[in-house]
Amino acid sequence: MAGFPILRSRRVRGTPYSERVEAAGLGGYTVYNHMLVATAFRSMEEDCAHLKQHVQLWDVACERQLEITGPDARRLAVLMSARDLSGAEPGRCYYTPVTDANGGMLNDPVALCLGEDRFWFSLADSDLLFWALGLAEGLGLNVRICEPDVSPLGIQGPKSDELASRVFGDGVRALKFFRFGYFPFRGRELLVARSGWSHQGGFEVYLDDGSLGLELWDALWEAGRDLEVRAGCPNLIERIESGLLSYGNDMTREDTPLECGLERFCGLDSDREFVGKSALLRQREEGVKRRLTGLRVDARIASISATLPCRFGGAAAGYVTSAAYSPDFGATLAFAMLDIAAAAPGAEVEVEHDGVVSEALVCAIPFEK
Ligand code: THG
Repeated sequence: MAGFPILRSRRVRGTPYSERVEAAGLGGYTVYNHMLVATAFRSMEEDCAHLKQHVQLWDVACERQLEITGPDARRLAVLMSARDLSGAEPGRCYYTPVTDANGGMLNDPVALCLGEDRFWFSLADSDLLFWALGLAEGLGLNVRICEPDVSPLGIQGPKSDELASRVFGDGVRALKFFRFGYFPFRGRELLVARSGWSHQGGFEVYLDDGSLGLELWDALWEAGRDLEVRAGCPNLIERIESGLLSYGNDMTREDTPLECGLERFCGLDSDREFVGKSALLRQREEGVKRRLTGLRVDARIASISATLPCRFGGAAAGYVTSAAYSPDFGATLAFAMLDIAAAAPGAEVEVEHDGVVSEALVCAIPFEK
């Protein structure tokens, strides 16, 4: 893989699992929430095929937790979330856009309700801690906000139930999607959720003591030998196939959840207030002028490092935000933010990439084979 080494430092943080990740055939790193995260091991294609057949351990410690505790914790969590968390129940996870006053996306975390007055926001790549601190200070809320020593480890793939149950007991099999419970490990109780950034099924262990990282990794590794467990990481191909959006790539503060197709995660129809609500209501009323769509491109596009221009009827009509060749679809799949006129499934657009122009077909997210 092309690239240059990244120097690890206090700012570019390693994780409790880095040692094992690097010993397991790491192909490359990127930085997410100021922390290292793998981009591939053997190759993106090979990793993807293995993920769909077996089970992988994902060091996703970079999904840092924004912890809010105290008497006003729920009030702040509700105010920060486009999703209505006013009735959030302990033991449940909620995927939610977080928006600014204009409805622009600031993050798209998984919120965990840990108790009546305790929440984690499992963050995508932006410094949401500062937003929470600012809101709490400005509103004089009685909360404590921190980034705790919590390092998620993903167990992803069709054999993840088998692997997780060998280490945490059969109880994990009964967990429903986006629920979590506490399961024994070496005399401790670890928070394990049925979740993860793939559609191959799996769990995330929210390890709350970094000093146990290698022990946890090793226990899962040993238990998974006959399951062909490998080190893995969020896979570009699989996540595009599955319609999972990446904050900072597919959406930024320039985009609203309505434009990104995340309306189903926005609670706009109750009296509950949250930052960005009036802007989103206005946009819903007026209709969005652009929309994130799927594209099937008639050419191979390797992973991209910047947006790629799109044209519709000869005129500029938006840009591709992510793309990868999918061996299973036999096509390059992409996400593109397109003017609403070009964003209808079935429309044909042109994509400029690698110095050429290729035809592409607009389609819905998630992709259908
Ligand atoms: N796990 C945890 N934290 C995270 C991510 C994760 N933080 C950053 C990033 N990933 C957040 N983004 C997403 C996007 C989609 C989903 C999870 C995290 C997801 N979506 C379900 C789907 O599309 O099928 C639907 C979720 C729902 O129904 O509520 O799982 O991966 N800890």
